[in-house]
Amino acid sequence: MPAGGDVLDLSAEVGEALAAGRPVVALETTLVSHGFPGTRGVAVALESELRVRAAGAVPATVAVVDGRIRVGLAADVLERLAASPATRKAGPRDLASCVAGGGLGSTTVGGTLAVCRLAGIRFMGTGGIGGVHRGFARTLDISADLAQMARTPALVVASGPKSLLDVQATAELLESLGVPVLGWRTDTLPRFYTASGGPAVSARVDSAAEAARIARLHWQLTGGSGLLVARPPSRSLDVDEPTEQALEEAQRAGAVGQAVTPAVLAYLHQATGGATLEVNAELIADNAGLAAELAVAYAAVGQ
Ligand code: PSU
Ligand code: MN
Repeated sequence: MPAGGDVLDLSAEVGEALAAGRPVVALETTLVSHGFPGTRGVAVALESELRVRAAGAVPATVAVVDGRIRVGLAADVLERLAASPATRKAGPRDLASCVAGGGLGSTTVGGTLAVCRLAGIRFMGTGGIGGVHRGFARTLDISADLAQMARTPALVVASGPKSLLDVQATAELLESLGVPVLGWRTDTLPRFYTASGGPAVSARVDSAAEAARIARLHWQLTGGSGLLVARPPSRSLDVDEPTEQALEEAQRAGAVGQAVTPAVLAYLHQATGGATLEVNAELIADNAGLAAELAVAYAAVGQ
């Protein structure tokens, strides 16, 4: 049985690129269904795909569709993911039941990475990774994104952990898991909407060639774990105060588990009059473009 059993469908374009060793960048879909209101997430996903192509790589957007894991999606599938209230947020633990159930699942960073491992995709772009939530000592709410990064040999480009998290604790856990945090032209870990104020990164990289070389060495030296390349948002927003309010509001509304992140993002989008929404959309596309640049630099050097 091949990796992925008989439920993994690569689009022809993605399959051919992978077979030929050409650069491929995986993109998640939770941001399509749960990260933005209405169909804005579809536009963000399509823009991300354009940016990946502009940099010379093939976009591989991932979702669970009608009982299959699909890698490389058509626009109408993105629209279905955004439109259906039944679309499940699919982390690593949810993939199997989502496939078995036959419905729609939008993959988180962790869910997408699990699929990267099956398909042999080495690069992925997203907005912000999940991480250690504030108050984790009581709730033990720690995103499965981190554990999946620890067991997937793929490089993730993101603007750090989402600002609603405990960023310092997230950096500590990434260190424990052996996941390098490479600052893209920065010495500190960006905090999603906010470029500054985060802890030190484990190393800084200033060029795509340097990042690609470190990724290759990391995989040769340590085997199967991932790397985070943390790229500060081009437009930085200070949202520390509304984030506190958003977290209080989410708690008051009884949001727990998978519901916390979407609830907080939605509150912030409202509370900032759409400012976080614009920055969020921008940084997701920018990170996709950078992931593609790194994938291209990696492929240029060959095996
Ligand atoms: N980045 C965004 N918007 C999002 C997410 C990331 O800009 O909605 C999603 C990602 O899919 C990430 C998930 O994996 O939120 C984390 O959710 P949780 O904290 O429940 O693991
Ligand atoms: Mn969680």
